[in-house]
Amino acid sequence: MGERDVAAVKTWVRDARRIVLLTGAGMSAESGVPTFRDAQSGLWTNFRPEELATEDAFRARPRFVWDWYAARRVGMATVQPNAGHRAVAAFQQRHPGRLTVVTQNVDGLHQRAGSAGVLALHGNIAEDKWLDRPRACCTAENVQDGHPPRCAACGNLRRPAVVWFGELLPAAALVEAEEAASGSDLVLVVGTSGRVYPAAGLARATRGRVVVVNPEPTALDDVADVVLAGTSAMLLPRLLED
Ligand code: BV8
Repeated sequence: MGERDVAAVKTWVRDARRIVLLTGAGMSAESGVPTFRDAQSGLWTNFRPEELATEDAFRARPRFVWDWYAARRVGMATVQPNAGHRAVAAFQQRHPGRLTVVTQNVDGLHQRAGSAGVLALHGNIAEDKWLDRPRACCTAENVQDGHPPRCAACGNLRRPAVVWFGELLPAAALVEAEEAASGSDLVLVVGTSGRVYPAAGLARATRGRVVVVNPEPTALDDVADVVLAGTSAMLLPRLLED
C-alpha cells in the first residue's frame, strides 16, 4: 500500500460531494468483534455462520441458534467503537450530509460512535421480534422467558431482529442505500469480503470511484480504483482527516 495511494484517496475524499461508506465485519474487528470469516468458538465451532443465520436453522434448533445470538450479543455489548468508527462519525459532524454509512454489521458500533443516519441493511442484534406473524395474544406482557422467549398463550417464538440468509432486506434502507450509491462520487468499501448480496452490489452501483480498505483480497477488488491493504482503524482516521 503506497503513500501515493493514500494521498490520492485523501484528495478524492476532499473533492467528493457525496460519499458512501460500505462496511462489513472487518470494521469492528479492532473493537474485538470476531468477523464471519473468523473461526466460530464454543458450541458453534463446527458451524458456518451462513448455516446458523437462517430461519430453517432457528426453527430446527431454536435454543442452539438463540444461544449463539445471545453469546454474540454479549460480545457486541461489551466492546467499544474503534478509531475507525470514531473518524467516520467525526467526519459526518464536520461535513453534514456528505457521507452516508451503509453497514452489514448488526453490532450498532457505528451508531454508538455517533454516526448519523446509519443504514443497517442486516438489522440490529440488540433487538428481538416475533418469529411468526403475531396474534392478539403475542404481547410484551405475554412474553415468557426462555431460550428463546415465547408467547405464553400460543408459543410464538421471539427471534433476533436481524436479516437471515434467504430473507429480504429492509426495503426502505435498501432503496436509500441504492440511491446513495448510484448518486455517489466515491464509495469506500471497508472491512468486507464483498461476498454477500445485495449489499456487495452497492459498490458496483456508483459512477464514481471505488476504494477498498482491507488487509486481505476481497471479491470487490475488481471494481476498485485503489485497494489499500490495511486496517480500518489505522486507515480511516488518515483518509477522513481534513
Ligand atoms: C436476499 C445478519 C432475497 C445475520 C447477514 C447473488 C449472488 C449470490 C448469492 C446471493 C445473491 N443474492 C442473494 C444471494 C443469497 C445470499 C448471499 O449473498 N449469499 C452469499 C453467502 C453467497 N443473500 C441473502 O440471502 C440476502 N437476502 O438476497 O433476499 C432473496 C430471498 C430469497 C431467495 C433469494 C434471494 C440476505 C443476506 C444477509 C444475511 N445476514 N447478517 C447475522 O449477523 O447473524 S450477512 C453477514 O455475513 C454479515 O452481515 C455480512 O453481510 C456477511 C459477512 O460478510 P463481511 O461483513 O464481509 O465479513 P467477513 O467475515 O466475510 O469478512 C470480513 C472482512 O474484513 C475480510 O475481508 C477481512 O479481510 C476483513 N478484515 C478483517 N480485519 C479487518 C478487516 N478489514 C479492515 N480492518 C480490519 N481490522
